[in-house]
Amino acid sequence: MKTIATKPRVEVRTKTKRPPLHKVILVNDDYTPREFVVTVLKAEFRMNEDQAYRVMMTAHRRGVCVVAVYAKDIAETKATRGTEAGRSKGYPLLFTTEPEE
Ligand code: TYC
Repeated sequence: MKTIATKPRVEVRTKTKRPPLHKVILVNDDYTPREFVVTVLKAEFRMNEDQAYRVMMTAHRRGVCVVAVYAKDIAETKATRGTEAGRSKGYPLLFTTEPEE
């Protein structure tokens, strides 16, 4: 009887995880005018009037609304720019970010 030698083969798998996306979240407040929120959403997040109005009203009714998801640095830049647009007019408009699950 012949003995067949088998070499163990080890498969190497390289796992390249994509960096997690981050949500930009619009937070409601009692002072920023609705139309101004819509203007910022259109300018910073490339939304049309209809999309921007819906997002603004969702935040208005529920307290927060996810605006969009981006890579971390882009999400943070857009949130900062949106918040600063409000601040420049004296409004407490706030955009935050959080990683997607
Ligand atoms: N609640 C504001 C108002 O009634 C409008 C508003 C909506 C402000 C959404 C912020 O994220 C916001 N004027």
